[in-house]
Amino acid sequence: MAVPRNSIRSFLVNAKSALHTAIQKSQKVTLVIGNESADLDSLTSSLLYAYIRSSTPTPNAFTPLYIPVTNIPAADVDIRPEFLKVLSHANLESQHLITLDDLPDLSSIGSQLPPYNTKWVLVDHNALQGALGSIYSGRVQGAIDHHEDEGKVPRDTGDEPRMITKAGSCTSLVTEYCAKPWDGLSSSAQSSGAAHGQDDASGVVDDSAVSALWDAQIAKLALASIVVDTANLQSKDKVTDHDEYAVKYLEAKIMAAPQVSRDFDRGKFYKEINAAKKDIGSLPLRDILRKDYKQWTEGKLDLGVSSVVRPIEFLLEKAKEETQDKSMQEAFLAAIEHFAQERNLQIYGIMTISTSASGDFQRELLVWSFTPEAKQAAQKFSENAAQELGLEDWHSSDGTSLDDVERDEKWRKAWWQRKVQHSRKRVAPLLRQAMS
Ligand SMILES: [Mn+2]
Repeated sequence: MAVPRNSIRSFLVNAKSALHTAIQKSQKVTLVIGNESADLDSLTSSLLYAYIRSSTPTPNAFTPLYIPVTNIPAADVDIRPEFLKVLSHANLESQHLITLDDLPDLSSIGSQLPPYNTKWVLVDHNALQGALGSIYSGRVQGAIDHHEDEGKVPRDTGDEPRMITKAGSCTSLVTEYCAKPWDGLSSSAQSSGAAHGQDDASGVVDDSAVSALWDAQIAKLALASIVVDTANLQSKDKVTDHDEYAVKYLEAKIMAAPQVSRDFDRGKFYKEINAAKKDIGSLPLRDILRKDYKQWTEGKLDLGVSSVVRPIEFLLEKAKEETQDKSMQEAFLAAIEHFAQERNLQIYGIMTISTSASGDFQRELLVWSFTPEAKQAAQKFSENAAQELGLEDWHSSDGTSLDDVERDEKWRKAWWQRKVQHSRKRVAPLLRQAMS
């Protein structure tokens, strides 16, 4: 049985209370969760998947309701200004999101929400990491993702997809997967509207108009991720047929709702969301580093990588603002070393992506290793990956280098990454390869 169709806002309110009840009463739950960097793509992939699947009957579903979980504590939503901007387009606010705060405390999570009562669908990743992974990875029964397949999701996922393939945005893959059932929902609303014979004078709510508005709201959420991830379909290295298809599909849903289509322009929409994403100037450096952060363990080594949408020089200035009594470089290095220590990392990387004065994408990469074993891995990475990533020695505009490659224990190096098509999706696997 399907969950009755509703707006994404009412859907989330119901899903959150259903999750709390299920935990209290030890009932079964199906959770749809994005990756732990919790970027826009992870957010909208989980919302779209959970919303459409819950409204579409699936004969052997573990539960009729699919609950979308954003893989961060509620407080961390605030360091993602683009979330608030995007949510506002679907009549949502941050408190509507279901976050890690809505799951039981991590120390008692296995007992209050026992694995056998759960089924997990991963979107925008294909291996459940961290504390959740150690308890629930055996309960993962579906994935839609555009990262390298880590082989952790079972081959046979029954009624759920196992769709792991290249695309600019994971939300494009989710859109494609949900397109047919979603169209079914939209057309059944249309026919029920017609059957009631409504007109403007009847005073009855027009089902098809309401349904079109709901469709347009969720379509805008999904479209936001795809345009941000593909630079509004202009980034040739990233755009795939999946993205082209999904943008067309979602735009049609937006255009079918007069209240929304009236002042909709995709180019303007992209600029608005992208500007919100880059608006990190008011965040402290530590929040900038943890805003889009991922962590992995390979053997005895822990690796963390932050992605940042402003260049290293911006981070240097930021560090200097926050620590008046040190030089810019000292302040920056002390801050990032502290960040790595807080997380017990042996290797820490920062990747930046920004636009140069002439309008080109540019990437920088900094890798810092803190133990002899990690130093070996980092050096191996720098040799193996130099060509593929187009690594060139980095220095600031006044000629300052951040390198420290002479010491026995620690090792640190910064580069320009000239092959700008390679995001963390490629750089992290290269680092992990060098660690194992
Ligand atoms: Mn993604």
